[in-house]
Amino acid sequence: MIRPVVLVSALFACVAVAGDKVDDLAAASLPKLKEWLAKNPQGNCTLETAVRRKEWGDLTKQERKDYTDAVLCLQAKPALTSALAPGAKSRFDDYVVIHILQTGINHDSYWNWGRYADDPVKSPVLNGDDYSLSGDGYPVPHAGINVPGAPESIRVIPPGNGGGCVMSGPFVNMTVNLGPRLQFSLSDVPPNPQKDGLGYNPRCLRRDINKNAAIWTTTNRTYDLITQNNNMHWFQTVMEGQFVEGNFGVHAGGHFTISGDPGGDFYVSPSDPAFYLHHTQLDRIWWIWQMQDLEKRLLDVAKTRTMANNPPSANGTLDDLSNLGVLGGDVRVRDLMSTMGGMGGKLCYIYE
Ligand SMILES: *[C@@H]1O[C@H](CO)[C@@H](O)[C@H](O)[C@H]1NC(C)=O
Ligand SMILES: *[C@@H]1O[C@H](CO)[C@@H](O)[C@H](O)[C@H]1NC(C)=O
Ligand SMILES: *[C@@H]1O[C@H](CO)[C@@H](O)[C@H](O)[C@H]1NC(C)=O
Ligand SMILES: *[C@@H]1O[C@H](CO)[C@@H](O)[C@H](O)[C@H]1NC(C)=O
Ligand SMILES: [Cu+2]
Repeated sequence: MIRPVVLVSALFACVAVAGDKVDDLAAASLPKLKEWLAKNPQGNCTLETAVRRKEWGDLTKQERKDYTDAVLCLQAKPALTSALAPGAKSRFDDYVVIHILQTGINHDSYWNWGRYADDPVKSPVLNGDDYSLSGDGYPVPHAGINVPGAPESIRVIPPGNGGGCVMSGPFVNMTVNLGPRLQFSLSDVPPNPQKDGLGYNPRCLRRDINKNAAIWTTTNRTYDLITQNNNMHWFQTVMEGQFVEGNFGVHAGGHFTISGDPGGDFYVSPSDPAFYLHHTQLDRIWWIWQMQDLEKRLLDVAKTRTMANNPPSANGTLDDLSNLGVLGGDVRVRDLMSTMGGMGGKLCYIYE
């Protein structure tokens, strides 16, 4: 993935011509990042050595297949977290367990929602071909998504055309082992033997790819999110969604676009391989936002340690520890802020 500088600059030029206006923001910030790096060198991590994370549709078919093969490989390896979660049967499930217990993680390709928001089921990410992450589920009549606390007139997002097991693609035979725990979109998912969702509950991967939800992830909304919120508190608030005020946000919007089981489950959604591409795009949007004003934003954290401050907790700080369990142990939040040299140099990547 390490590329010579000449090729890198040529690619920046291409992105600026071919991309949407959020891609343009990303490309335009790279000179600012270069300047910042000149003043704040990050050891061996430079623009030239950094891994470039690409949009799914910009990968070659072989690269897409390599990615899904790697996910299938994780699904074939034994779990390390079975003692914590009897339902964890594979290395892939370890990620789900850590999420249920704690937090999300990132992989190295992303899904630019805005490119496909008109009709996500036709996107290379979710069209169901051999080079996608599998597509929609069999049609199964079901109700829409009931968004908690949202104003009456928009509370229910009408369902898409799926709802059953995915019909094709690399994950057609995948078994979901963990969950459910808190399911927003389907009412007929068999319950987990444990209340915390960590018990063993094998079933197929279901989706309801939903363009009525994808309206929350258009390029315009993403652009406004990045350009109209100048501190972390507001950036995070608008990104996560303010359901009560009728903003579902790009975060929930992307989850609702995948929907189904476990995609429609707040805790267990990482058991759908598409989750990682969604969250990597969130990481990208945060990265683009940071680069608009690196001095102020690189280390800007906000909000409380617990979600929605429930139970009540102190404000998060850069010195808090994030527990990544078997995936990486305790990591200081400060070490997760920069994609350039974070975690003692282990994080070194940029986005297109
Ligand atoms: C799914 O399982 C069927 C039946 O065993 C098999 O023919 C097919 O190749 C499998 N597909 C994938 C993508 O693994
Ligand atoms: C996005 O915003 C631009 C500029 O404000 C506007 O011209 C365009 O119509 C918007 N696109 C959509 C799909 O709403
Ligand atoms: C937490 O942050 C908020 C918003 O910045 C601030 O109003 C509040 O006083 C802080 N709470 C504590 C306990 O520091
Ligand atoms: C930089 O050094 C760190 C620490 O030795 C290493 O983990 C990382 O892989 C190196 N990164 C690059 C881009 O060479
Ligand atoms: Cu999420």
